[in-house]
Amino acid sequence: MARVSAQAIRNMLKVYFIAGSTNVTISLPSVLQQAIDGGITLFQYREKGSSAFVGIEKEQLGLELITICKNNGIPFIMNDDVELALKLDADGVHIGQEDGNVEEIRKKIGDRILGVSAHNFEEAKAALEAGADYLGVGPVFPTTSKTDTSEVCGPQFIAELRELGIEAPIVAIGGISINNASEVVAGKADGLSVISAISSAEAPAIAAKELNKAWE
Ligand code: 3NM
Repeated sequence: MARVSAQAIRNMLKVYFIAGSTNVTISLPSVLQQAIDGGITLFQYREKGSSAFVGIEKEQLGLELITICKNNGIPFIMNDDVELALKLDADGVHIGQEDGNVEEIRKKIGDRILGVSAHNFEEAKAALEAGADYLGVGPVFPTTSKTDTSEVCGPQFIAELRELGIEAPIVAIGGISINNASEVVAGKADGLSVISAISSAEAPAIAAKELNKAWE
């Protein structure tokens, strides 16, 4: 296997759905299937919060979710948990700035996709030099799904990173909804990632479809 090309990753980032058991009120596998039916291009399993699954429950849900992704040809990225990513044979891993050393994780996961959250030029440059395939940049808008975020940077911040020479695939995150997705699409991001816009939608398939349409 070789590293996944930047162009293939750009295509995967377009409508990037993130969720864990605490983000949904009905079963997550059902929400994921609906989101896939609506046209998401990638799924990240992110199990966070005080009532989040750990241990065998997390592993079993992860297995159910990756199976749905594999059956539908959708890449599955595991948030933070490198061991579980390897055990489930995930397509990749996404980590934040405090979640470990990028170089070490690259060594552990081989050619699997590696995403790193970055909030400024220095973090972006360092992550790419250490082996990241793509960057998650945000919050581009205010969000209630994550409490320990950096300051809101606005969608234009991605254009600023481009001007500073960051050419790698970038997915925007934070507070993105059907109402503001066009602002992200008009900028220099390759994709938009959402939790609540899909996980809290009455009809996840329609939400995913609308987000996808923003790219047309
Ligand atoms: N990371 P929603 S914001 C997981 O800024 C996450 O790095 C962020 O959820 C960052 O789409 C965020 O519901 C939450 O706003 C995104």
